[in-house]
Amino acid sequence: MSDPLVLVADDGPVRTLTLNRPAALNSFTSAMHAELRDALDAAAAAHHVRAVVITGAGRGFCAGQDLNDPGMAPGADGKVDIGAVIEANYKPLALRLRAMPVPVLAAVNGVAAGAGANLALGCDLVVAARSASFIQAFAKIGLIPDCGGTWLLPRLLGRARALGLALTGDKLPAEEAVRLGLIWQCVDDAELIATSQALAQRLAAMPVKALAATRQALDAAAHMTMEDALALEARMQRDLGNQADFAEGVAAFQQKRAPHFTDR
Ligand code: T3D
Repeated sequence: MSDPLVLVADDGPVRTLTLNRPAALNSFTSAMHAELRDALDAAAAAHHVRAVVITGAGRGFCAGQDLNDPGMAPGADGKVDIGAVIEANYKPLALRLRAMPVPVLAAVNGVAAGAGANLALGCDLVVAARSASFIQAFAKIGLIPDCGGTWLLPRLLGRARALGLALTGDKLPAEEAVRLGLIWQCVDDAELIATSQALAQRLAAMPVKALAATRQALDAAAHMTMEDALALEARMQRDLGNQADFAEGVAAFQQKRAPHFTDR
């Protein structure tokens, strides 16, 4: 039997998904897409999982689309339907990340290029090793940023820097990515696993239903007037205020004890 293309490991409430094609810098084949989709769906469905970490095996995080994948070969008409690949693989991946019921953290252990960079940026928090880098490699092969890159980059960086990275395809070192506000944190390589796992455990102990709703509210508000955003806040707080976690959070505060959150 061949090795899994996505390794799955639980540490209590934290599930770690490791992209596992190290010889090709964990670049995406259709088969790895399918395994990652299944792994995300399984994590979303498993009630004990309260945070997910995505990382890469070996020296890379993910080099985007595997440019040698047979799925990239031209059809009988001599053309490659990349739009079909996006519809079948990258769009569902980006949307799944946005819809996860628990926080998702990218632990970027090495180069994240093309769709691999945007896979990381589509996660809720990105912690990168100091030797890691982010490359919008698309322009170099005649494509535009995908896997949500056109949506994410200007929101994270502003138009000027988003276009700068996308047009040049320049490598952005992890430290610079923090300085620009593209990612949350950069740590020494030896600290990446401990730091990202500790952060994931910390999130897992929080009211994760509210954390997922926070992501949803921030994304939705980006398209709204302030009045509409205020109305959305009221609707979502009404719902969250009726959840067990809110009662538990307030009770724990009043009783001066640590809360135990269970909603999901
Ligand atoms: O269907 C569609 O195309 C639509 C979807 C598009 C989404 C995309 O992601 S498009 C962008 C695709 N990705 C790239 O263009 C990045 C290509 N890779 C690189 O530019 C470089 O490998 C890196 C800058 C990421 C890293 O450079 P370096 O020098 O650290 O490593 P390397 O020697 O280039 O790569 C190591 C091995 O991984 C090498 O294999 P080998 O020679 O040892 O057998 C290399 O061929 C392989 N590899 C790296 N990236 C890919 C790859 N193999 C297949 N596809 C890759 N994307």
